[in-house]
Amino acid sequence: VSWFTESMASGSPVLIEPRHCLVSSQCPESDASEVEGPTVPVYACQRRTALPNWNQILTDALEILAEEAEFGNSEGRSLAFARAAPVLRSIPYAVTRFEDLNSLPCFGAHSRKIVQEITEDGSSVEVQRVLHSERYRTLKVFSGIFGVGKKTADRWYQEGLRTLDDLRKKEKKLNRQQEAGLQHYTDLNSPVTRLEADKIQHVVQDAVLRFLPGAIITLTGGFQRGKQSGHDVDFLITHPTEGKEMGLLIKVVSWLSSQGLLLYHHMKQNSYKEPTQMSVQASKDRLDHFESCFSIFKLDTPNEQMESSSTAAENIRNWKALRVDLVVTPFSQYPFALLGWTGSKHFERELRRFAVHERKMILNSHALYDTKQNVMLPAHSEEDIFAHLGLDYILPTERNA
Ligand code: DCT
Ligand code: MG
Repeated sequence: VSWFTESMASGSPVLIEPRHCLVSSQCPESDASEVEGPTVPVYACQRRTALPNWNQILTDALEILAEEAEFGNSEGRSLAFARAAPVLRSIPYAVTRFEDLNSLPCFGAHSRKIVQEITEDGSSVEVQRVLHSERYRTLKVFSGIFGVGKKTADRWYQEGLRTLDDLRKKEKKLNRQQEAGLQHYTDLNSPVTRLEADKIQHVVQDAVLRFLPGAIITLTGGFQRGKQSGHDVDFLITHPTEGKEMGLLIKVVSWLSSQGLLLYHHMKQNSYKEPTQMSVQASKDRLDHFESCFSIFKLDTPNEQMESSSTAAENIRNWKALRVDLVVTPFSQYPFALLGWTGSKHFERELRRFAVHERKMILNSHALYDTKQNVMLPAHSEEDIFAHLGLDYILPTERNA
């Protein structure tokens, strides 16, 4: 893994000749060439992916195609693009020639063609076509509403709806979550800054410690990976004495609500039962079973003036709506929850895929199970989990796959 750590340590852009990175022989789509040298591993959880991204134009293009394929329910096509993009995100140099891809894993013919078009012509006809297509644009807008998934977005599109105003005007029957999502659409689609996340952390910490001194509140998700902005703020809450966390969340949420800090929330009960045995099928269960609260916070922004979408008289306001997730975990599951909630989504997907295919283990946000020995593997830290999996430890800031 030392193939790029040195250049990243300086924190400044260093252009490295791509020929330093050779292909892992594990990758079926690549031609492991004759030259000796370090390789770019196939699984994202074997790579260190620090910020910044040197290939954003290319990764944006591949991710647009991945998303479009997902909108079209083409899972395989979507995954192919979704696996190629993070390879480019992991390398500490900009790919400027199509030939640079020869040294990289996970690039199939289609992804290669897109990179070739962009490096040679400046843009990709296919990506431009997607970006201008009415369907993609509409689904992008609709799926940007809190509470609207890809399936619902597509159904609305099929029904002839095209804009947020269509949803408002046609008095489309929305659920409570979607109503709130639509109402706060502009705020929720503008990035949450690190400063805002820190402010929210203060508020959450204050509320939690009020009811449970000694509780641990951790900012996870993209901010834990060192990102300076994100689409929401994710918190894990636990207490070193297992069991003390029970009954906490409802008190915290009631208090936040009584202070007028929640514009919307819904809660989910803890539904985790420790399995006696786990099947590979269980690893496909992406949802976790922690007690959680999914909310829209009202954050005071005293020095800023936000434009309101409502009437002129109140078009200056001093607050912003922000998405906040609160997740409560028993202490013994905390390392798994932390690993699962730190992300990135692709890093998590790859950890689970690596666990199943390379180790015959099942990993989720609650536990790690060894299907060969039929035992749960306990962990006191994220490091323990990487060690069980036989992986080098990857820092959160290096999980930006
Ligand atoms: N997660 C996951 N699988 C999903 C959704 C989420 O493993 N289908 C994990 C990984 C990241 C974490 O939960 C938080 O999710 P997001 O907030 O969606 O991701 P993020 O990386 O925090 O992105 P952002 O910075 O935009 O909030
Ligand atoms: Mg997040």
